Amino acid sequence: MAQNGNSQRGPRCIALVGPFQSGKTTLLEGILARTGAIQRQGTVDAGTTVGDAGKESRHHRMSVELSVASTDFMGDIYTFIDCPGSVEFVHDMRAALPAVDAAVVVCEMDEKKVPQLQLILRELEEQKIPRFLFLNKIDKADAGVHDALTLLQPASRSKLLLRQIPTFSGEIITGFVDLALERAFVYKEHAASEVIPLEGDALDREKTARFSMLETLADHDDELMEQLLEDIQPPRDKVFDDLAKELREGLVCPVLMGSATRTNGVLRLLKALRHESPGVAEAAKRLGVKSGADAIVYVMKTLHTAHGGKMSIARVLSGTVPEGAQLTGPSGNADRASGVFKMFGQSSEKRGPAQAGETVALGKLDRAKTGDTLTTAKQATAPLVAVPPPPPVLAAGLAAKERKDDVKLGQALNKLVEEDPSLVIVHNPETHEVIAHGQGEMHLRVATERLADRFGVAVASHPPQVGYRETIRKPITQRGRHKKQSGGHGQFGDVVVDIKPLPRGSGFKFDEKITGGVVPRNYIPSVEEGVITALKHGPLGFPVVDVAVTLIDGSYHTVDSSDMAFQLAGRLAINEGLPQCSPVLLEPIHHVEVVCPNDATAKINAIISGRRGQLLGFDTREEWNGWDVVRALMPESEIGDLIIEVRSATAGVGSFTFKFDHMQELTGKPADQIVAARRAAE
Ligand SMILES: Nc1nc2c(ncn2[C@@H]2O[C@H](COP(=O)(O)OP(=O)(O)OP(=O)(O)O)[C@@H](O)[C@H]2O)c(=O)[nH]1
Ligand SMILES: [Mg+2]
Repeated sequence: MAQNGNSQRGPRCIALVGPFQSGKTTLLEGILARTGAIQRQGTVDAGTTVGDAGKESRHHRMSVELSVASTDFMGDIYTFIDCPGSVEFVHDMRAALPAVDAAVVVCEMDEKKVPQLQLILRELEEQKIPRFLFLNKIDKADAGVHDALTLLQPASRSKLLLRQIPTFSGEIITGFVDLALERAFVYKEHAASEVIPLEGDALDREKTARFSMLETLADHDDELMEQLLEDIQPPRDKVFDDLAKELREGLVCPVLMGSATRTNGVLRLLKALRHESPGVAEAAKRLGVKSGADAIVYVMKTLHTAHGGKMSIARVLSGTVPEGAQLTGPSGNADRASGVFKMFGQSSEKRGPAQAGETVALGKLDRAKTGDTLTTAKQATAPLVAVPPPPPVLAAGLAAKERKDDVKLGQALNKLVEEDPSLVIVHNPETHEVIAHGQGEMHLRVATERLADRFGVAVASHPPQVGYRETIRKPITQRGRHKKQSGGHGQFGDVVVDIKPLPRGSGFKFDEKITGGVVPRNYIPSVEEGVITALKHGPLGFPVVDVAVTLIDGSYHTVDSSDMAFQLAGRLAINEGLPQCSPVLLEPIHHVEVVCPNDATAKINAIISGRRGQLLGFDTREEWNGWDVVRALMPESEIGDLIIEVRSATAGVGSFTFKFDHMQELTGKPADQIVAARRAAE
């Protein structure tokens, strides 16, 4: 793998990932400028970047979805996937990663962002994606940058390997030494760095740093180890080969540095990608793609664009996708692609067939979903990977501002979910609410903005209703008598029921002990129906549970009795009886598991206790060094916005899952407030 710089190595697909706001989109901009794909480098702050060209990203000055841009570097097509850094949009990154060749993890010298970095590196480690670290914002760094590895190493399971060291003029970083090339460079703003002689203090520091880089490589190369022990300088090509091999095998994570805003270090990064990152053959091997005559394609992301309709961003892992290809999805159905497009941020441009290794957008594949494996073969191919979305942590009720948009809202939500499976839409049949479950405040806010911007549906959101119930504490025997004499035909139904509390979780039971036909058999189901209807809305305003109702007596009229009359009698008995049974409110309690770095465990415990939670204990999180799992029982009403506090206590990385556990009585002032609010709402 010579460093001659002209080797044709085929198309690449590289993910730009990293903690929130570390400079990924700016780096993409720098790459596009440096490779001549754009004339002028835009900025995130001015809203002029290719990566954040979407309306919502521009508005919030952060990436809220992945974006894709292809460019040409030294005769090869490079497609970059600029992933959002916010944990709320992490699924875009996770679903795209399986098909990339390598990832550039853009990070900063910021202690507070180390936990986020750990989370991202872990994802890459688990998916076995070769990765570089790009230490960005070096224009702001100081001499402390020497400690970068000490600060960042705990976030990585594989050894960080410093590939470059900074050079200074006074306190300011003015350039770097590439330890593999053994060359010194001085940064030029928005231009390629210039080679300068490596001498003096820089040469001394280079020697030490290079030796420690070689030592790290030698951990996995005995021959190199011997050379180092015998003080033999290893040939440069051997060092590059080792770098490439150990990167590919995930043994090391090389660290490069630069400044995305000034386009410093960007060319070196591109060259490192060119020479060291593997190509599509390696990605295909990692995913177990069996190459044959047919093309195999992985869908990294689904988009519904305003102009082009549905687009499936896909990497061709083997074979060729011709224009108008018939692509068979997992269900065995084939859809015809309306075209093969080159993506460049928000714009797409029709192009010719796509070869193995290329990352393109395929138009109008109606059934294709993010994460699908598609093939040009007649028969479906087994999915290469499954990337389930993270469980939702925050919910909001959504309603169209105008009634006439109700149907449109439903259709638009389907499209949003297709784009982003980490958004889950549930219809609550009891409250008739449409509930969006998502990954956080910003995630849900962006969803409502998209509904308005892209689909023209204005929506209002509200906190979803808590699933309160009520029950009774005392039994009663109650008569319900419905009698109406108006003109000709009258109405008559008369029942006596026993109403009794049942143990928690029993639900509802109906029985009858009618003898002598005082209530004719055929009317008994109507009585039950009336009872069920009445129980949907108890005296406190909520559905009634854990009660047994037994029909014990009644009377009828040969002419005036009817199903309807007995239904009404059943309802009356319940409506009149329940208020005398000491009704009590029940609130849902969930079993909650919070995961967090262990320096935040005490804070998490305090948050849970402060939200009426009952701590059940905590453990170390399995296979997560330095993390804990805290278990607790918590009322549903307190889980609503729990994620906001959990994230702020954990530098954004803590999360939780929850599962319904039981219903629990709620009395006193909190209960009175809930009942009063319910009455007011009605
Ligand atoms: N000083 C300095 N600032 C930078 C550099 N790179 C990015 N920034 C600034 O950092 C902020 C975030 O940059 P982005 O490019 O949006 O970062 P990002 O990683 O794409 O952010 P998300 O996608 O939202 O996670 C912006 O204000 C940039 O101008 C850099 O090299 N030096
Ligand atoms: Mg970004």
